[in-house]
Amino acid sequence: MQHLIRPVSTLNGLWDFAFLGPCDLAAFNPMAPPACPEKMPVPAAFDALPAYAGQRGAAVFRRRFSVPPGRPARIEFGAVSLWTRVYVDGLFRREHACGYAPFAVEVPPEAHAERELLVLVDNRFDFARVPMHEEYFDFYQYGGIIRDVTLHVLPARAPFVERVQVWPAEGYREGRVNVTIEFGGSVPAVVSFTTQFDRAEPEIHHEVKLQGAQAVLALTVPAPRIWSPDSPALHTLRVTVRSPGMETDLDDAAVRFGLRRIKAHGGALWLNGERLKLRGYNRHEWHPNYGPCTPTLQMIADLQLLRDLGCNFIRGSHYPQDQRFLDLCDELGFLVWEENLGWGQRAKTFDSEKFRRDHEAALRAMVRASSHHPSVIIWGFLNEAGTDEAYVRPVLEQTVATLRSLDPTRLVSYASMFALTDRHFDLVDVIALNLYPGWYGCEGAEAPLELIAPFIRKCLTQLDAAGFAEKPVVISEIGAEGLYGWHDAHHGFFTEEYQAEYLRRASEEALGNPRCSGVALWHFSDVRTYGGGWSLKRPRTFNNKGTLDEYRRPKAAYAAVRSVFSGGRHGPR
Ligand code: ADA
Repeated sequence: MQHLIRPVSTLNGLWDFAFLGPCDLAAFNPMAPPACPEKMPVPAAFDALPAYAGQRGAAVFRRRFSVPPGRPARIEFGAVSLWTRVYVDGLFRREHACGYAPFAVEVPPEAHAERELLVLVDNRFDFARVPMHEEYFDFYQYGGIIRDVTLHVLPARAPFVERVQVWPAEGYREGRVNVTIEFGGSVPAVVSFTTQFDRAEPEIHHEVKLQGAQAVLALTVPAPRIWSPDSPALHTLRVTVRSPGMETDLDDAAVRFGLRRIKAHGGALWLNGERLKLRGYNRHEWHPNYGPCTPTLQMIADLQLLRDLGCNFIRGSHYPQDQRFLDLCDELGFLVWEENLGWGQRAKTFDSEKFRRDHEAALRAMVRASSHHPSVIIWGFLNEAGTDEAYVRPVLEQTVATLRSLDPTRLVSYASMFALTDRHFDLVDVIALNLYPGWYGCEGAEAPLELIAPFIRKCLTQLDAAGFAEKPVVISEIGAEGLYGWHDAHHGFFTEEYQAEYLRRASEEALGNPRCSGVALWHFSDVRTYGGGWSLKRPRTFNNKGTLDEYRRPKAAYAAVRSVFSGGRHGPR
């Protein structure tokens, strides 16, 4: 959200820093914190820097900031990984244990302006303390304040705009939207405010009776324009809280949104009433030089490459996305599957009450942060959980119920690795399959590439036979490793040639099969993963299934996918 009246400033920049290593967190005293002899940029993953590469332990980030005396404030953290405790003026304010979900810290008013913020961060894996992060995940998890930090100065004794949500309604083509305005601070029973779409005249809402702390309105966007990948038109709604007599503006917030509708029925996906086929990639927010703190320029470069490949879709694997990236997707017209952090969890994780609580909190934070993005069409969760078993059902049910209650307009799904044996597809709007025929488990096959199309068809046929013909099916992952620069006349596993032919066949089948609503290939660019259990299947300790390598250099698969995704419109590259 953007603010004109509310003072908002960035706390990004150079902070004081100390790496404490494998210290005892219980012994940490915020009143006598360790010296911070170094400087560290925020956002940063400290272990993306050569000095701390591969190190695990606690670290302290510290800086001063100012708030006008007597005013409360709020500090919004885009993400702190893996685990954090935040202190203001030496006092504990908040603990957070999901390294990709946004959260906020309240700063109570003080008589003086100068304040101190201390962020204790820990990137050690510890199931009891941080059950959402585990070392077996197939992507490297870093430590640090990895996304933006923003300071909001709030009104002392007046309501402020906590959140504005705009939901395209039945008549969205004529600009009809349902708007929910949530107020924070001292919220009276009635609030006066204005709403203003784009450059239109503000509409006055005098002494509106609130439901809880919310005003719920049905409004019409003047001169409405529909958002679609071909024409990503955006609108803005600004809400300004007025004093009871309407003479003073107290606080404001503007939200950018798009008029569009996503539906799943008749075994297909529909965007704005037109049948939709997804052509896309899974993408990790990662670059070897920056870890998970990708510069905006790199995000734009990635989106340009995805556009050139002929994509209209990105699955944000496997965690809530950076808001800068979703803003770009809104502007450039990409469709996005955003998902909560999850990777291959089994019974041990589902048994953990702390996991269930943290997972639910991160889910809510994701929807809260992203529900205005027209690019986001699917909420995902729990990638490759043990969905061939019954024990996952309560958490799946709870997750779906939460998503539906928070957002009645988008589709929900989880990516399943059990296409033929999954037991919970009845819960989701879109069936999403992670398939690796011709890669995993094909040892000894004479012609592994020949396995791809028949296996996809078998999965689709079985789903129809199992009674899911009404639900759209997408292939949420499919891919093979190709080592950048590795060519061999035999075109064997790990060559660029094998990978290129693999992705060509997978894309052709996914786009050509009328029962399949699209594909997110695994994956856009190579990413760092772990040694340990994975290393023998992961040359370089990277997941090398990128169509581009980690520096975004295209492999042979690039031209192969591009030609399928663009229907042969592009010439060879
Ligand atoms: C899974 C997983 C991905 C990646 C992939 C692979 O489907 O969801 O994160 O690990 O397998 O490369 O094996």
